[in-house]
Amino acid sequence: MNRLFERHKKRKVTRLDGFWQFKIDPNQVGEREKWYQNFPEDSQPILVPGCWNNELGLYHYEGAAWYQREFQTTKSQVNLVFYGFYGLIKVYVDGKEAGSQYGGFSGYECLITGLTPGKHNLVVLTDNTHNNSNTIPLARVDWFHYGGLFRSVELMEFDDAWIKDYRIDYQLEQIDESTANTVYLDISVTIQNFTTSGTNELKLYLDDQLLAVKPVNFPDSAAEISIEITDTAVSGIKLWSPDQPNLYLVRLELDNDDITERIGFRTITVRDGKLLLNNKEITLKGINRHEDHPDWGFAMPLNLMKKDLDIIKNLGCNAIRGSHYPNAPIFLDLLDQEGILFWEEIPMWGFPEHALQDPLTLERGLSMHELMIKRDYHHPSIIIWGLHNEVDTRTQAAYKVTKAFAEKIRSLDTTRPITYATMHPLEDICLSLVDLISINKYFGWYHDRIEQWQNFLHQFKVKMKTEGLTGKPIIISEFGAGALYGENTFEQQKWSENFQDAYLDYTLNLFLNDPDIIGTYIWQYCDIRSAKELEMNRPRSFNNKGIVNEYRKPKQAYWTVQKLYTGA
Ligand code: GCB
Repeated sequence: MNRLFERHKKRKVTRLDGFWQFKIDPNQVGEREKWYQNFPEDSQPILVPGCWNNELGLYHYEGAAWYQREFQTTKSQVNLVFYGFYGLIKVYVDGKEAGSQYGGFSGYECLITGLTPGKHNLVVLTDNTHNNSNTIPLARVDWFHYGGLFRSVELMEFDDAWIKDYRIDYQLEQIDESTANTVYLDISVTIQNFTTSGTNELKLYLDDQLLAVKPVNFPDSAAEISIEITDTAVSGIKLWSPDQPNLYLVRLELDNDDITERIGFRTITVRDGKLLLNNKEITLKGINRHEDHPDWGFAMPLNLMKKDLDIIKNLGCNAIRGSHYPNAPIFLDLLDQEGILFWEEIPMWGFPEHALQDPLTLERGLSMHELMIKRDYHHPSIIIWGLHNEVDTRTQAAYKVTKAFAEKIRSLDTTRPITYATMHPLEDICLSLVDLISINKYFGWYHDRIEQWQNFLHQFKVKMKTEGLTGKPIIISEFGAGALYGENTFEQQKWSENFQDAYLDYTLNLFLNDPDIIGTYIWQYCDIRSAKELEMNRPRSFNNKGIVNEYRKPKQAYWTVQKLYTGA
């Protein structure tokens, strides 16, 4: 399943999940030998969605790999949607390249036209090779480079025209959670028309109620048409909030095609050092979460996502940071339903100066932001866009990249605040570019003593005054300590559960009582596999700072955090 609601009543969609043929290509011979025309006979079956690293014998495989299967169509235009992969994807249909993309976590759509109805051969190359200069992420990160088609693949079929793209914006007449509101919808739609001329109608529904009908005139030749449906007033709307996550289905219908989006109406703003949701001050009680499990990697089943959310809600959290990449669309749907606030970011982690200077880094980063915002713009749970994580923001190179990212995001979305997580807060030269200041620090774990947190916060607030940053809310976006599940010591030794427990008790108490700090995100929810580049720094090759282990069993700190977050 990809979404938690019915996306199409009319459009024909087939899930291409299940067994595909698979072969790794460590020497990169596949393109030369044209595997896309003659798929190797010694290929093996593999399940999609899935990460190949969870297959026996492929744990550490990083590089190119090929997938193959057939699909059947009754129409001549299809859109192949790959919801998740890592790095590069190239798609071949009937022996010819149909398209490619660099990215992965925000998916890829590959449109193929002019097909003869019937059976077709589909071959996909994906490559998760990394370097330390311009791949996003770099090779050196603190999570596992799982490869493969790790989310579903869908086949969509069309007649002569389809709804290619849409964007739903709205204005609220008043912002009041306690009563029904009137909203004004502004919708823009891109329709792609392949062969016909003539006219048609675009219909707009909200929860099955027809709101507007707009004539569409197709020109004689194949073309893309933009349609605007503006200022449609709807009354009786209840706002979306963590306590009452009210959701509405917006449906667009064009002859034989249709698409449904699910939205919630709310505002999120920054004012005088505070974060306001529906004009009410909100404190983010958060946690960082990777999409990881030893048996599934990134290809987490829905049941596990639901369990994670239950555990996180039970902890007293109202916020999650999707460290460090766009999460599965279905997980975002769950967050919308459960009223959990989400920070989403691209996987740009730990870039040093030379990598920030690489022009490909900027190009890829901009495109990843665009893909992420396009895919996820309509989720009410997303309240923050994250630009990057722990890049060297003491440098001019970082300033240039951060400025370009901030401008790009603001050109696509003016409704959400932006931030990035800094690891050099005192020397950072980019903080003026964003709306929220987010700090990652590990005093008392990697360096210094835990008490250094107090000095640091004092120094940082002085810096804010001197540099004119006052008024930007502060978030502590990472803090934590490693604990090996089951390890307990009489003294508080590092790597023990009781050390982690005392660490989070001290730090959380400090932050929750500081009026300038509007949010905390504990590092981290569960223990995760780390990349092989870090295995000598990480016991078990895991990052063990989870407050539950990789199988979601609670460590001692879970209960302490629960007390502090729930105020019990
Ligand atoms: C960080 C990173 C995070 C790491 C964490 C750690 O600052 O943003 O991805 O896993 O520190 O445990 O060192």
